[in-house]
Amino acid sequence: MSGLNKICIFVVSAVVVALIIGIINAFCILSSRQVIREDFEHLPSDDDFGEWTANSHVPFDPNSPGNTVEWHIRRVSNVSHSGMYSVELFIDGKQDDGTIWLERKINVAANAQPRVSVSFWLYSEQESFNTIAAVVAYAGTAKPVVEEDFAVLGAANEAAGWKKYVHTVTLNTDSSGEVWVAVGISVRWETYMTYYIDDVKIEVA
Ligand SMILES: [Ca+2]
Repeated sequence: MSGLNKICIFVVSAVVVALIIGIINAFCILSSRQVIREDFEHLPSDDDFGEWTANSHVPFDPNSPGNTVEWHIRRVSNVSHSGMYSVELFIDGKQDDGTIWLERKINVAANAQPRVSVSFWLYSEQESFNTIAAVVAYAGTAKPVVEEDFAVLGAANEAAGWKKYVHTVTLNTDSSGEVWVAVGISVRWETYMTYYIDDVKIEVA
């Protein structure tokens, strides 16, 4: 075989390999795109959020030694942005502290840089110039644990009624390909507070 033929075979082989790698990459990028929606209409029960779990980082309550401040997240049917249901987030904020949220894990491509966007609607009964609570969200490769893990998206009382909030980050996934997302509220004023969340949408691109 002449030197020229060897070079030709090498070049053609390199082009074929590059094409195959390109096709595999394109397929992986396409297959890593996903959209997950949660409208809270089809849960097993009002306290079972399916893939979602209620969690918190809350202070102890000096009025109830040994216990943390009262809080709950549960599905309710008195307010909804879609269908019949939303989730109610209640916390006793009198210690001027506490963050409560709904979290879930999603599986994405391993060792990749996905852009993760989480959007949701939050309902406040009234508008207030005081920041009573902050609307918070999280997207990361580990489960959120403390208030400081969360991004503040705005004040919960920016409007009376429903308002949409969005949080977008680009992540570096590890070999597990795990991503955690969470949405919730964080106390900013010493009072009891109740808000509602509906129509959570997670987009991975
Ligand atoms: Ca709903």
